[in-house]
Amino acid sequence: MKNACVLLAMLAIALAGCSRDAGKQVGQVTVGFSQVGAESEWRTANTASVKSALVAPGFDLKFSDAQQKQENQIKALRSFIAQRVDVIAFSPVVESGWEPVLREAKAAGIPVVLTDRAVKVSDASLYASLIGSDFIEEGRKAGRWLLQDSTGKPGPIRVVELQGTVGSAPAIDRMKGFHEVIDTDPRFKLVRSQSGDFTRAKGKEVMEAFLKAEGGHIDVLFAHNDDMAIGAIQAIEEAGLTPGKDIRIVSIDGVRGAFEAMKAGKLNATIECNPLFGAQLAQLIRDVHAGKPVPKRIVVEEGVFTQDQAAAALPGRKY
Ligand code: GZL
Repeated sequence: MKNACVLLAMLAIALAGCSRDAGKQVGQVTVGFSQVGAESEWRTANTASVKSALVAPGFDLKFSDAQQKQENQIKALRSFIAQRVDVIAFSPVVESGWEPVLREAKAAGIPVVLTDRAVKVSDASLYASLIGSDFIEEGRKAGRWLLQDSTGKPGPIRVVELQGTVGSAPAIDRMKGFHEVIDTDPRFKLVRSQSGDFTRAKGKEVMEAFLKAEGGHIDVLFAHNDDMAIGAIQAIEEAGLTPGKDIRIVSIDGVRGAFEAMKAGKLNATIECNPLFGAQLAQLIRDVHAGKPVPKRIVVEEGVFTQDQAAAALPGRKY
């Protein structure tokens, strides 16, 4: 009698498990994706690329927009764990504070793929792979452009910097790469550096404060993304100065708005940061789900674009 009850209980648990996966087709991979937000043209293009790859046969995508808040991402990851998704993928808004929820995912046997941004964890087994750009190299490219564009110019060359989201991998690493290059040349003086949180509105607001504090004594703006540079361009024009001439501007992403600004002579260079890795991400998720060995780091290839290339490149830009 007792064995029969045990068997019945086991059968009930098995059926309950099936019913939770009832909507799932055979072979379909259920993916929980937590996106940073919708803060920039880059992010919008990245979301479109991810959705075009994962809202497709073979995947059941559960997508969450965290509105640039870490607590929203942690809530989303916990919800994905509770729903027993097959794979979790996310772009961490900041580098730190992920160990507890990543340990919960590991304990639940759910592999995690990082997209776009990195995390700082003591145990690298907490995620399977990171697919995204080399932000330090992007910062170096911006610094190398500025060095080259400053050939023959006397010092001091007074630089202001619009940083990305505080604590985020792109902000930390782009700053590191840029200064690795320009700090070798004594002509460059960093006079102001503050976060504009990767948005146009905040970029404009902080640039207004820089202009008020430094008056006309700013020669160069380095913005960690194009959206903040575009906001700063508005502030520079409203201050009666000419962006791209009175203040040379180099930024990062390579979004359409940056090519339009370069074509108008208001932005001098943009360092490409390619958001269109949805198809690569989909294959990575398939491989992780199948238990295949995957690279710990997949770097997305990208270039550098200057004003003279903008008009010709603009029609072919995909984001
Ligand atoms: C970079 C990405 C950054 C972009 C910004 O891969 O994380 O976040 O540079 C975006 O435009 O907000």
